[in-house]
This record gives sequence, structure tokens and C-alpha cells, in this order.
Amino acid sequence: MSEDFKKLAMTRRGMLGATATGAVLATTGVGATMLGSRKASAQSGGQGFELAPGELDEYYGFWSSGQTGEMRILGFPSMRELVRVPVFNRCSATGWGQTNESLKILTEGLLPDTKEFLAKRNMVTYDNGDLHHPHMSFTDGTYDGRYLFMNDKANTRVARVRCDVMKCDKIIEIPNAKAIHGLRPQRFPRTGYVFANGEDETPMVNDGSVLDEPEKYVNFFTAIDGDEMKVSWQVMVSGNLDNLDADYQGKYAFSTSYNSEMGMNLAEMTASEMDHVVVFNIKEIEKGVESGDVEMMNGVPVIDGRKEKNKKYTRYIPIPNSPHGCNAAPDGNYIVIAGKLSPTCSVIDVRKLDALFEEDADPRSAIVAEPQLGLGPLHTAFDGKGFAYTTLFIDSQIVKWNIEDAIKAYDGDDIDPIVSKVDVHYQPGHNHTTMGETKEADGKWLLSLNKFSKDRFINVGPLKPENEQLIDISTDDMKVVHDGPAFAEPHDVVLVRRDIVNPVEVWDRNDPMWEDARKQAEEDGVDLDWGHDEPIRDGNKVRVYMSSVAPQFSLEKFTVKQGDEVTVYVTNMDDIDDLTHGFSLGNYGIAMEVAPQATASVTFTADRPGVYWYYCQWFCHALHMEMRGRMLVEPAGV
Ligand code: CUK
Ligand code: CUA
Repeated sequence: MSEDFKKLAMTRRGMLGATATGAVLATTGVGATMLGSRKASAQSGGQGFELAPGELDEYYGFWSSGQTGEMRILGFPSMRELVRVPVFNRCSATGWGQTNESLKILTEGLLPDTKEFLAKRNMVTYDNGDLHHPHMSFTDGTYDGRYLFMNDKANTRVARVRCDVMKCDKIIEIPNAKAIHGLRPQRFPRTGYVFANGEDETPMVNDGSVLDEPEKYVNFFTAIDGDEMKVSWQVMVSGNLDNLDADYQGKYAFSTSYNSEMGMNLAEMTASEMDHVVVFNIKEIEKGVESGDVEMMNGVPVIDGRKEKNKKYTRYIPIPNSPHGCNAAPDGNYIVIAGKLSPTCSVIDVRKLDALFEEDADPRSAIVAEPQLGLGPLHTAFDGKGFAYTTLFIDSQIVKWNIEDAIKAYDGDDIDPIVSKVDVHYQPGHNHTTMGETKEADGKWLLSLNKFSKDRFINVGPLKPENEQLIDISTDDMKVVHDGPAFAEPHDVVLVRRDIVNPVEVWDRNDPMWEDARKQAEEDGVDLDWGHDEPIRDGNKVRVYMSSVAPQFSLEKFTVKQGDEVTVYVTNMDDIDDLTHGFSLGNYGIAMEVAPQATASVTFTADRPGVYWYYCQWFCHALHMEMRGRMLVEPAGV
């Protein structure tokens, strides 16, 4: 059967392959022509954002999804959702959280006590996450198209997505810290480090004996090696770390910190007039780690960078009450801190930081501007032309302001740095400009991620979508040109020029994603590509290897015994772009994606006797409905 299947598959593939390639070339040709002749859309008055059928977007948008736990890819500026990349969530379509390949990624980076805790609940991993901040890896201050990194605030993890296949390949749980929130990759010389803020402080020894002794609580800033996805070092700090950014020089990182009071309730947390930004001196910290000025905590070298401790490693810049956003301007000189409870933004000049680390420097000496912008400043984006765009949560506006003018005003000049304001609907959190967090910021588009949509869409009941508004900033005024609903609850996005991102069309058969399957097949003497006619039995462990070529699985049936632990490996031998198959096993709760040239596997206990159909759940062929087969589970004792 297997040999026949293979021959048939080869012939059919040859024919279909030629046709499909022709069709693809034709499509690309048309797309390119249309794009070249694209006219500005009438709606915007500036640049066009709507695309005619077949036209392609200029940017990739990588969206977080908050408590949904996935990353989303949208075409930008059309804001058409293209694909969802499961990360911290369980995904019904792709089998993420169920396939062996995804479970390995979801479990291998968990801390030992988390594994134990989950095992008691009959779980192998968390199935929720709270993904706020996706950011691409950098080389020399701009995106390099290698990876995307992202945080899980809910369960203190950091994940990496490979940009070649747009799949998550690493997830690690961060020891010591709690609630990873702000996250940024190092910009220069490259990523390098991925910096991650711990938001929630916990007692240093968290064994249930300490509750109301704030002096025993600590918080952690973490540097992760983005290539290895291992924690390099941590810094113990004072206050809750919120958002962060890195400079363009590779010397410093910055974290906003609310609750410098280390309070435990709202009144305590907002008691003092000033909170702070923690400046991390990366080179000094590296030296400290090197020379052993650390405490080893759960296998990680930890530097004590608490306020009033060693001033080599950290500095605390006083900032008005409860700062939130932290954004480096593309010119490489300024870091803008959004005030949140204060109607101001504070501008830090990175050229003044070396002096700040001198022994008795004034801690505010690096602040060069503090413009009054409006109520509830949360995050700032940049256009690369000297302007900053700050979201005003309470005012429901975005304010455009001139950074140099704000510095002059701070020096005493009679000058208003505010250029204009635009209403957004409603309550914006993050905003982001095209390429805006790189030295290649192009000043074309701004996206406002609004927390409330209220009346902007037809009513869907009490739980409403967020509203993400597209704003044309190519001309002097800001013009809202599009409303985009989004499900719970993107916080942030990055907008990346499309020439930087170059994913493959089909998988490489040698991809490390299924290296365990490859090893197992080798041990079993099976050709993983084409599968095997009979299940391989090893005690009560049974391995079923099959391949798929539209519209057939290489196995139309297989037999196992009740109680067997069955692993099904499916390899998709179609090598045509977009020809994904799937494997769904009816009434066994199993479904997985098998993309072109990929192998995916799933393990389950065959505890229900009888005939169970499996089918391909990706509509792949005119005979897709016929792409199915049977699993016979013989009752135990037969
Ligand atoms: S935080 Cu959400 S609006 Cu998590 Cu980036 Cu500011
Ligand atoms: Cu293969 Cu549907």
C-alpha cells in the first residue's frame, strides 16, 4: 500500500505542482503591477490604506492579544487579519497545546516547582497567558527579521517566535520574578539580550510566612540571552517595574516603576508625589556578574540593584507619580517617559547618563524636558522627524508634540511644544508608528490601540471589542481614517516594513521542530517522510506513521488495542504553498495542523473501543471530504 501510495502521490504531485507554481507566479505578477499603480485612497486625503483585491500590504503588523495569549499577524495599513500564531494559548485549529511538538515547547522551559504544581492539577502546562508586548529582534538599531519576543504577564514567561515559519519555538518561565510585563530586545549592536520587567513584587522567601512586611518584598529585572533563550542575569530592584526600553547605544536600559512606595493597596501605592525610572547600566552589571558580585538565586546570578544599594549598577530617576510608557526616540538621544497620573511626559537625554552614574550626581540631571500634554499620558510613538505622539488615556486623544521644542520650553523659552491633538475612540493605551521603534522610523502611519469601543460598532452584548484606529500622519495634521475592532485584548503592536520579513512557503524537512519524531522514526526503522504500513508496537506504546498527499492519507486504517498509548505521526508530503492538511480524530478530541513538508504528532490513550474516523480538516482538494481513514480500537482482553 505504502509503495503504491508513494507512486501515486509522486505522479499527482508532479502535475499539480507545475500548475500551482504557474498560478502562483501569475498571482505575484498581478499583485506587483497593481501595487505599482496604486492610487491614494479618497478617504484619507493623504496616502491610501484600502487595498483592492489582490493588492498587498506594505507592512506586517505583529499584534499581541493580551489575555487571549496568541500573537496575531495583520497586513498593514489595510489591517486585514492574516493569521494567528498560538503562543501561550491552546489552539483548536493548529493543535498547539496538544501536539507533541508544541507540548515540548510549552513544557521544557517551565520551572520544576511549576511542573509539580501543574501535575497535581493533571496539567502539563498553563493553558492561558497574557501577551502584551511583541517586539522584533534588532541588529544595529533596526529590525532584522529573525525573531519576535513576547511576554506572558499572567504566568511569568517569555516566548520567542521564529520569523521564518511564524511559529513559537521557545518559551521560558522566569525564575524569582513575578508577572513579566515590559519587554524589549536590545537594539545595539544586536539582540542579544531580551530585557524583561517583573511587575509584581513578592517576598524574597515566598513560603507563606510573609504577607505584610513590605521590606521583605523584592522585584526583578531580567536579561535573557535571545539566541539561547536562557536567563543571563537578573537585577533586584525597588518598586514595581512596568514598561521598559533599551537605548540605541547598547549601554543602558530603562524601566518605569510605579509604586516606589512598595505599597500593597491603592492608597499606599499612590501615596508619594514621585515614583521613578530605573536606569540599568548594562556594562557595569556585566562586569559585576563576571566578578561574582552576585547572589545565586534559583540558578541565576542576581545583582543587588535596589535603591540606596550599590549605585554602580542602577540609578533611580525621580519621575512624577506612577509613570507608565517608556519609549526610545529613533534619533537615539531621548527616552520619553509617560506620566499616567501626571499630565506630563519626562524626557531623558541618554547623553547625560554617564554623568548620572558619577558618585554624587543629581538624580534628575538627565531630565531635559517635562511638557504638560494632557490627561493620562500612557505611551509614545515617533515619526523620525522630531515629533512624538503620546496617547492620552483620560482625554481620549493623541497629542503630537515637538521634542526639541519641549526641551527649549523646559530651559525657559516661551514656546509650546504641542503641535496638534486628535480625538480617538476611546481611551487609548499603546500607540505605534510604522518602523517607529527603529532608526528607520518613516512617519507614515500611527495606530492607536483604544481600550474601549463603546458605540463604534454594532452591539455584540456586554463584552465589546477594543477599537484600533488607523491615523494618517504623513501630513501635518493627524487624520483618523479607519476603525478596526479587535478581540481581547491587544495592548501593543509593532509595524514592520515587509521587505524585512521573509517567511518560507513550505517547511524544510530537516527542521528542528520535529526532531524528536525524526529520532523516533530512525529508531523504529521507519521512513518518516512516507510512513509505515503497520503500527510499531513497543509494549502498550504504539506508533503510527503516515503521510498525507492531497487527497489521501497513506493509511486508510490502522488497528490498536484499548488502553494503548498511541502516537500518530503525520507528514505532509505536499510541497505546494498553502497546501496544509490536518489530522482530526473524531470523538477523541484530537486535531492538528500539518503544513506542507511538516511532520506533526500527537499522543493519546486509545481508551474507547470501536471504529473512529480520522479526517483532514483543512479543505485541501476537491476530494477533501474523502480524505479520511479509520482507527479500530479492539476492546481490551481480545
Ligand atoms: S501596558 Cu497595556 S496599555 Cu501592558 Cu504595554 Cu500600557
Ligand atoms: Cu487534506 Cu483536506
